[in-house]
Amino acid sequence: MPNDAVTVSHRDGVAVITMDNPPVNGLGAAVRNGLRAALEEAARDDTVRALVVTGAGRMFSGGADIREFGQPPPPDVPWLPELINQLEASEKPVVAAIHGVALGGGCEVALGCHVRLATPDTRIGLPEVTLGLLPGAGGTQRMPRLVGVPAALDLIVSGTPVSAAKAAAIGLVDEVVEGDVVEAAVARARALADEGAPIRRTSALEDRLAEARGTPEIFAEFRQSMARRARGFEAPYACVDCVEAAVSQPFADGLAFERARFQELVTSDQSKAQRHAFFAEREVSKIPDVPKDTPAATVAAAAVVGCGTMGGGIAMNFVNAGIPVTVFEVSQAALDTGMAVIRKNYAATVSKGRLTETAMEERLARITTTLDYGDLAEADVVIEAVFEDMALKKEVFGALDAACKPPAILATNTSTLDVNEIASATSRPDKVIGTHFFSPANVMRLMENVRGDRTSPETIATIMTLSKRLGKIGVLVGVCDGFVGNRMLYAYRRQADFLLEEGALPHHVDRVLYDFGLPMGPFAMADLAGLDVGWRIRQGQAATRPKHLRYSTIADRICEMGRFGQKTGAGWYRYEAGSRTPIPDPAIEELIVSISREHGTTRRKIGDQEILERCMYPLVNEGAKILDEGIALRASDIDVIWMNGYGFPRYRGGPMFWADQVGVTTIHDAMRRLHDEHGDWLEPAPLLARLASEGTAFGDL
Ligand code: 3H9
Repeated sequence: MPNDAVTVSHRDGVAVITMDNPPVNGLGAAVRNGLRAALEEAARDDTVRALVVTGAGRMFSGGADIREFGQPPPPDVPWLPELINQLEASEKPVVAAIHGVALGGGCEVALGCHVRLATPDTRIGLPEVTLGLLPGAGGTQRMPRLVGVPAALDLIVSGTPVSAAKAAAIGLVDEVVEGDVVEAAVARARALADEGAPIRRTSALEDRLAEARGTPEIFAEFRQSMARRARGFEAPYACVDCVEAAVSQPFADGLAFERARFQELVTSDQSKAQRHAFFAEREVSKIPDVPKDTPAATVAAAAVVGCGTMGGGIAMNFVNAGIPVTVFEVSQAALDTGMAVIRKNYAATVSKGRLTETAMEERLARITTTLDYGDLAEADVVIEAVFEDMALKKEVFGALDAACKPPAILATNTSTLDVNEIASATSRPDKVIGTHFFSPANVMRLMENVRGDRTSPETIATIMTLSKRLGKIGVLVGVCDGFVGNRMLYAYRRQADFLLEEGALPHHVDRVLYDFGLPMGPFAMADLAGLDVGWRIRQGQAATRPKHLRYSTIADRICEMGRFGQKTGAGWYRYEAGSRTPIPDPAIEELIVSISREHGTTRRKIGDQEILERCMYPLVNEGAKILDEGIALRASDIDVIWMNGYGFPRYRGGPMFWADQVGVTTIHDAMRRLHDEHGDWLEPAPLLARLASEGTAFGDL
């Protein structure tokens, strides 16, 4: 037996080599050593006529051990690419028996085998690009040889795994087998040995490359087509370069090219950030006082109160996950409008070919509508998504408390209001929790799950499990104004407005933040979201607003002009009819200049770097306060919120990870300077000051 991580059994002349490295059969040092020993032994052993490679437990392999990247390579352990070359070079036929997933290096191991069999539930692919990497163990060279260049580019650059059926259709697996895949692979391996037919090595296949050689423009076109999706990312472009090298260079040279590009990426800041994102998204499910064995209730039926934009999107999430949902509204007209929007959303997906008509009808059939709270009695979870008004929410929760069965969880989709106060309207505060979805709720992956003072561990466990089931990333946060995401957003927005008063213009600020990697800057974003909601909230806060804190009136003045953003054709920008392209508007520039004049401010030239620091450092500073107050459990949770809810560029790893890269001391010093210059909102957070004085970072907490 080679070692604990790789076992070998013999079945009538076939050596079955099994990777056994829970939880995902990652191809760490022990597995690589074990595989090398197993291959050498099988080559030497005359009783072995063929080989099968497979994985123990739930899957074939989840790929290279990501935790090894950035560490010095262990001595005397083969590199994965060498090992796969050795596997492919075997004189005895090798069959891969794939089940569960074969991802990244796991898929590359399969590509090195001579035949690939997979169970129907297998997902197979090369997700390295999502880690800021490229398939670095021959994947960029073997995949196009096997499936052709267009399919290989899709797989490698999207990083999205495909089903066994799709893999078979494109030639990535040779056969999908029902039943015991290892048995089938053993039989196939034995048959290949019996036939003595020539071995089909992927690296030697040429036909599919020849097709691409006739259409060299395919690469330029592909780069162009991915430009929007890949904006700011390095890895997708490196992936395309490598596939191009597969076409233009001999296999060995292509492999060397791939290796060099992989080395560049694995040491890049982008990949470090994207690997951080990978682990951060898994860390969120670990909650110290809600251990993994906390019982979570079964959610067999759900309800949503309110069928506006958010309520409708939330209802879609449930039925997409196969959970029937009852939607409550106060009038038939509201229900009809809401259901029409849901139908329209599904129809758009159908027209893009991403959903069948039948599946759409099935999903719609799982939605029941009602005007009667009594019809929510059987729901296991109810999500309230009514207008952001405390009195209204309390009224709804009182009604839900009376109508719903005692074990039902009552959740609120509030984005700012106090979950404890909402819970006080019920007799079951332990079963009240916030579930803050992001718009559009059927698309955005983030759920900020807000625990109140009395929310029970079981309620938290149920909602965190439910988030996963809905295909979301649930991050647990505590109660405060705006929770984690919006509270930090206010800090950033505020400075963006002050920058305008001091000398900048909206399109300048937006351009700097877009270039930083955000999907859009704060002003374009405000126009998209609509300016009127914030205006109404600010009017409500006028009486309690602390007088010593600076307040920018520009947004209010724009609203007074009847400009509410894209929906009125004008806001911070103006819009041509039917277009969403923001056009800088001289009327707004005039307004901004006049407001500076009213304040007696001499407008000055403001540079890109100042804009970036003025917006981003206060955002990080607010994140530090949130951490200190225990509103977020970890700095990395804040990163997950910003990457999944606000489009913070994944290649920067989220604001707190980015802050560590910039340097906590640099940010602290800048905040002190900004506080001296501009006062009020810019006082450095105590945690930031502490980390700076200790010379530590958010990542060390
Ligand atoms: C690569 O292969 C490079 C090569 O091309 C070239 C090399 C030269 N490594 O997600 P889960 C941990 S790059 C280390 O909750 P699931 C994970 O952190 C790799 N650790 O399970 C978690 O730990 P913990 C390309 C890993 O069942 C635990 O395993 N491959 C790795 O929901 C369970 O994970 C990928 O990008 C890893 N590769 O999903 C695939 N994978 O319990 C990445 C997982 O301490 N992995 N862990 O929190 C996945 O997509 C999913 O984990 C998988 C299982 C679908 C496999």
